[in-house]
Amino acid sequence: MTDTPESSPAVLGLPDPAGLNEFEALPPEQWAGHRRILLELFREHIYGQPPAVEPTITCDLRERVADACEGRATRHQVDIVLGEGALRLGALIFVPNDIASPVPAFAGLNFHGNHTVDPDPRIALPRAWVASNRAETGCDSNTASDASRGLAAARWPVERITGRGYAVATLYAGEIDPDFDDGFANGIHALERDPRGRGSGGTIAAWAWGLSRLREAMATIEGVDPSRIMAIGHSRMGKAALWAAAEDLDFAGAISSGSGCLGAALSRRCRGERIADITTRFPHWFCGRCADYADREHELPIDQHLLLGLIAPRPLYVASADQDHWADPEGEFLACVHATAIYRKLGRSGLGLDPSDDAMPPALPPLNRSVGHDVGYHIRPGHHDITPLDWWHVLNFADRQLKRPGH
Ligand code: GTR
Repeated sequence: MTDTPESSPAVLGLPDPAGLNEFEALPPEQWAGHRRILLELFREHIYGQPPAVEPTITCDLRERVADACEGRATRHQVDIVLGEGALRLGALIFVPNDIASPVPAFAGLNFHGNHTVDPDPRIALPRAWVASNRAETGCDSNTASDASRGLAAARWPVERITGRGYAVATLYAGEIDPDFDDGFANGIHALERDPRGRGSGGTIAAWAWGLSRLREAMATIEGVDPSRIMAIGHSRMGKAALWAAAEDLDFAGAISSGSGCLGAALSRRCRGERIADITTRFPHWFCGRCADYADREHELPIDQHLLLGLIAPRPLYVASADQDHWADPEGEFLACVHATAIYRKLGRSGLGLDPSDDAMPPALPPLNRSVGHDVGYHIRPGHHDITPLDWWHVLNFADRQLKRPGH
C-alpha cells in the first residue's frame, strides 16, 4: 500500500476539530483543553456518555489461591459490587508469585465468561446472559455451562503473561451489559438514573466503564501496581479498551487487537466494516447519533486517529492481522501514523513515522515485525483473533514501555 492515495491525510480529509494542527508543541496544560474537546466529540457522535450511575464500588474477595499456573501465580476471584449489590461483576485476577515489588498489569474483558479463560473448575461461571452458540459458549440456553471451560484459553495465555512479570485480569463483558439489543433494560443500564436519550452511551461505553471498575478492583490486589494497568481487548473488546483508556486517564495505556470499525481503524477510508454495517448489526453499541453517519463517514467531526490521540502521551499498541479485512488493517495502521502527530506535539515519538515527513505515506510494516515507540504496531498473518503471537509482541512492547528496573 505504499502509494495508495486514500492514505494521505489530504485525500482522507482528516478533521482537526480541536485545532491541533496550529501547534508545533503542546504544553500539557493546553493539551488538557484540546483533549476535553475531542473527548466530548467522541461522546456526542460515537460512544455516548458514560453510564449515569453511582461510580462507587466495593470489592468482595471470593477466592484467593496461590496455586494457579502450577504454583507460579496467585488467582483472585473478586466480586465488584455496585451500590447495595444491585449489580455484581465477577473479576478474575492473576498475579505472579515471587515478586519483589508490585508489577504492571493488563485489564481486559472477555466475550463468554471468566471460565472460558482458564479450565480450572474452581472459576465461577457467569450469572449473566451468554450468547447461545454451542461452539463458543457450550450452551444453547443463554446460560453458561461447564462445557465452555477453557475454550478461550489461547486468547488468554495467563502462564506466559504472569511468567513475564505481569498481572492480568478479566471480567465477562456480559455482566456489565449483555451483548444484545434489549432496549438498555439490563446490566448496568438498569441502574441508570436519567431517562435515556440520543446522547446516552451504548454497550461499548458501558463496557469501557466496567473496565475502569476492573482497574479499580485490581488496584486493591496486593502485588499489582495501580499506576501501571493497561486496558487491553480484542475486536469489540478492543473498541471498549481504547474508549476506556480515552475516558479514564488512570489507565497507563491501551492495547487493541483487530478493533477495526469505530476502534482503531480510520472511518473515512470506508474499507471493511462501515458505520452502516456496524450500526445495523449492533445498534446497541453506540449512541443514537452514530447511525446518522451511515454512508456519511466524511461528515464525522472526528476520526479514529483522534481516539488514539486521546490515549497520548500514554503507551498505545495496535495489533492487526492481514486476513482481517473486515477490521481494515491498513486503516488501523494509518490511524497510528496520524495519531503520532499528537504524540509528537506532546514530546513523544509515537510510531516514529509521520506522513508529513515524506512525499509518500508510510507503508505497512512487514508481517510479524513490531514497529514504533510509545505507539506500537504489528500485523501478523492470519485471521481475526488475538493469539499468543500477538501477546508476545504486546509483552515486548510493555517491557519497553512499562517495566522498571526490578519490575
Ligand atoms: C463483528 C463486528 C466487528 C467486531 C467483531 C468482534 O461482527 O462487525 O466490529 O467487533 O464482531 O467483536 O468479534
